[in-house]
Amino acid sequence: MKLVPHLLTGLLAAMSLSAQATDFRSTDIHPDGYPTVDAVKYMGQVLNKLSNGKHSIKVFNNSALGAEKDTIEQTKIGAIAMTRVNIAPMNNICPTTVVPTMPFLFRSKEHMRAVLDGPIGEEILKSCEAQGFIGLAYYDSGARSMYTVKKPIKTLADAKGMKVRVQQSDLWVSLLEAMGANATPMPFGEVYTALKTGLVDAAENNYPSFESSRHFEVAKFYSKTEHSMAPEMLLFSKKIWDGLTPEDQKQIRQAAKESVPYMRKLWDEREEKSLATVKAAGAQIIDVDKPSFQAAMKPVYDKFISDAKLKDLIKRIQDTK
Ligand code: GTR
Repeated sequence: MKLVPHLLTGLLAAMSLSAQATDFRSTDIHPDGYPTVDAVKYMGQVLNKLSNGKHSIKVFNNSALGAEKDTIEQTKIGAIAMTRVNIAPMNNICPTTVVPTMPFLFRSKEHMRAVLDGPIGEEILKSCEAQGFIGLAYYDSGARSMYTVKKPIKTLADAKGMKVRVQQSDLWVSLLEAMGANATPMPFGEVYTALKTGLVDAAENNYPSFESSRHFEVAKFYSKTEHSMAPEMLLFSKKIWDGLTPEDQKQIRQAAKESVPYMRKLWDEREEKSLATVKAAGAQIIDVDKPSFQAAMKPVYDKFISDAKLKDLIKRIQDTK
């Protein structure tokens, strides 16, 4: 008779344990081996250790669960736990995310890292909570530059009238319009074909994405405009988050933070490797008249950095050493 309550307690404990143990689903549009994908896998290993095997992360990469706009939506409704996306598709959803996306804002990789690791970065992550996202961390995404199929861009005048693929963000449309180009928003997965079939004349991205997507095969002129250092974001579903224990939440935050230096190491290596790969395949890396591009960005700042809060964030970023 005494055994029964014991058995019951044990059974109940086991049930509740297994009910809470989770393999969190996370998404990425990039393939295996890309620094963002490998960093989230690493985060999963750290989380597994911190939680004594209770939690882990399963990464669905290569756009298996859709484009970034879709996975952001799935994260919001709690269909998936986490998504790794660029900050750009969050621009229309969470207004302060336009700030780190702004053209020619960061002076260097070190400046960007200092800002995002500090209170400004934290404030922007936190601001997305109201829209249903727990911002866990930023990952590097280097500097984005223009690449073209037919003729190289060397000055601002060369971009005039070009059809350029951009990310799905109003800010990005304005940014390219300010260069005199015609912006065509579309998901990343469609860009290779769009370049190949002439639907667009150009796109823009960092070296690792230019290389891993094989865009360099169709667009051989890579012009170093370095117009934005829009970072990557790790977003957790607030809907799922609110059902976790404070201990779980703490472990997830810690695992995400620990994956950042790991990611940066992979990123720095990959930037160099990608540059070497595209050059060896015949891509031309072209220097541009950067000041002419910078000077053209005033209307973008006037339009998107309109209120006092955003102006203050920009100023604090500029003042960050
Ligand atoms: C990449 C970024 C992706 C995606 C892509 C794009 O650099 O890692 O998350 O934003 O650019 O241009 O769509």
